[in-house]
Amino acid sequence: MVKDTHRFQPFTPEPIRLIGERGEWLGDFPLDLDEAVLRRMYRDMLAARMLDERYTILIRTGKTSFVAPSAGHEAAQVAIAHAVKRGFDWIFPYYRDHGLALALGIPPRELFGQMLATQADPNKGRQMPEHPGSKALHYFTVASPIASHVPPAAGAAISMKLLRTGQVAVCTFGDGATSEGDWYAGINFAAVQGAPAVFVAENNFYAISVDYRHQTHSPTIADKAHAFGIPGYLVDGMDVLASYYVVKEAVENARLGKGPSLVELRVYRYGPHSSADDDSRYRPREEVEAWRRKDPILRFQRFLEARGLWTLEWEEDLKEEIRAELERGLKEAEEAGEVPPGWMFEDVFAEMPWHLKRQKALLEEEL
Ligand SMILES: Cc1ncc(C[n+]2csc(CCOP(=O)(O)OP(=O)(O)O)c2C)c(N)n1
Repeated sequence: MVKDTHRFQPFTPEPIRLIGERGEWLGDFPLDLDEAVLRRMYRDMLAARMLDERYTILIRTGKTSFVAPSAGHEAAQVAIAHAVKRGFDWIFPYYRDHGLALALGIPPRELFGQMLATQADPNKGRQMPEHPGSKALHYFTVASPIASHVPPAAGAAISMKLLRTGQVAVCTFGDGATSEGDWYAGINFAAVQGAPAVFVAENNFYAISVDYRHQTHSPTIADKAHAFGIPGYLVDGMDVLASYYVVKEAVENARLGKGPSLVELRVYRYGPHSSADDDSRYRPREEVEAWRRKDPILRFQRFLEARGLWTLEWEEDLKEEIRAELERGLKEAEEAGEVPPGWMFEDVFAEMPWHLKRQKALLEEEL
């Protein structure tokens, strides 16, 4: 494939971009993705947006208690899902990654089951909403503390290297996570060990209300890779193809034994930090509107349309299909029924110790 001869430059002053604002191809190499893959990427981005909207309705109807909207992150998240070997490589995601989870193949039934804490949740309802995991798809269960999943990603990657499994660990996080000690410790150790890991920042410029310039004096997150002695790529994360090709190259380099990379995908979150946040208190509306004009779905739509791969009719059909899929998943999740409270005692020890058995019995009596 043509792309095999292409190498992206780390540490560029401007973000790497392959699709222009009007949907034109800017790459200096020929596009080598077939139509089916391009269309699938678009479908995955639409599905991510629609899942996000559906989660918001779950909040408004009081069915769940927390959601961290991902609208604006679709290109970045769908690109990551397409750049890895699904169900083979491991993903160490963060809470805003539901577009990634869906595109990777986690069934809507499980995602909704997790949001509603029903028996359709493989994590047995023991996490906050928006914290899914999937053993089958190698999706490490989301952790609430920011950056606490970076050392486990490094550890998994080191074990992949020692066991020569050929797998890669991809770890995602926001810009705020880069202020945590765990972030430095994890990436540094992965770099020292030459572990097959890719660290991806979905930089949306805000850690709740703390903006980027109060978070770090470093002009980019990619620059921080200098300190670890690994390549750092700065990418326009609203551009699905730039995000895809750069993450893919980083994943393949890791697989070839070249060690970790740090990839900064610059995105924007259109919604508040979470359902508990009022972003109008710290973000001017004009700023949000300006970024809305850079909508990653719109940009890719223009790209596809210019190639004769997008029509309004196709989009309407896709939306209908995705809506039906999501509604079916939600229904199945609800029908699975609430998680029995006694489940909280399970899976902690191979054999339940006496004091947990006692607490479980007391709880059952109480109920
Ligand atoms: C160790 C830790 N400190 C503080 C928090 C509270 N908290 C939750 S999300 C968040 C901001 C994270 O921002 P960022 O990493 O940029 O990701 P984003 O939410 O913007 O996508 C904070 C401070 C936390 N979860 N864990």
